[in-house]
Parts: sequence; structure tokens; C-alpha cells
Amino acid sequence: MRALVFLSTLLGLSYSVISNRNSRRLCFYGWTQFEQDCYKAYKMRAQFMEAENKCNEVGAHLTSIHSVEENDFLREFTRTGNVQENKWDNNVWIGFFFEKQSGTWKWLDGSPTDYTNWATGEPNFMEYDSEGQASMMPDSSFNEKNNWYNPDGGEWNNLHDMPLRGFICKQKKSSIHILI
Ligand SMILES: [Ca+2]
Repeated sequence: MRALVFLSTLLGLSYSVISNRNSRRLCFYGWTQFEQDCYKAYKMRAQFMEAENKCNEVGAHLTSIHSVEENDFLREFTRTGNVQENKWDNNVWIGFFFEKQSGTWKWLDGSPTDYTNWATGEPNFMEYDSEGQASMMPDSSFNEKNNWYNPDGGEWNNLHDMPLRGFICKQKKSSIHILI
């Protein structure tokens, strides 16, 4: 009987996935869905390109961000609740980088640059050609002069590529998969 219940549940789930395959998708275990895409936050620390490679291994890229809603979702997804004072360890890599050839900021997943949320004064140090990668600061923070700098959290800061940071991978809807 238990097996029968399990089988009918499985069939029902299969049906619901297949019947909705054009309008909805499920994410792999450990991934969180927001609208049509799936996200995973990694607490392990990595340099920018190491983080991107880690995302590539699971069919994803460092996340792109295209709306305040998506940015808010990712802020809540990764914030720790610790207000930061001149410490940036909680920042997470996002897939935004400065392409020298075109002189513009681009997303690693190839999607258009249609939204940014730089903190006041960012991106900075571009003249030294060193801070060509972007991170999000999910927790509120203030700057060296003790002025609030990222008061609500979720603003972006450009960094050079060396710091070890957590990161967010995004599987886009174009890589649709069915779990069953
Ligand atoms: Ca910066």
C-alpha cells in the first residue's frame, strides 16, 4: 500500500512537472528558485575566476542581476545579519566584470547590462586598472570615515580579483532541466 501511494505520488509529480514544463521549472536539490532561474550561494571562499569556474562545473555562471527585485532577493539570500565596520569579508562575488576591450562592465553569462547597484563612490580605483570585478555587500556597512556607505545592504563594490570571497551561482532558464 505504501508503495502504491509512493508510486501514485511520483506519477502525480511527474505529471505536474511535465504539464508545466513550458511555464515553470524546478531547481536541483540545494538550489533556490527565483522567478525562472535557480541560485546557489557558496560560503566557501574563492578568487573571482575560481568562483566562476566552480559555477561552470555545475552548468552555471556567477550570477547576473537585472532588477531591484532580483538584487533584493540575492541580498536576503546571502546576508549574514552582521553589520560590517570596515570589513568586507561577507561580500560575495557576482558575475560583473570590466571588459578592457570595450571599456564597459559586462555579465559573465552574456546577458545585457540593464541594471547596476553600485555603492556611493563605486566603482573606484579604475584608473589603476585593478578593480575589474564586482561584489555585492549583502549586509549593511559603513566606510573608513564611519559614514554609512551601504545602509540597507545589497550595494555593489568593485574589487581586484585576488580576495577570497563567497559567491553566488545562477543557472539560467535557458539551461532548463527536468528532475524526473
Ligand atoms: Ca571598490
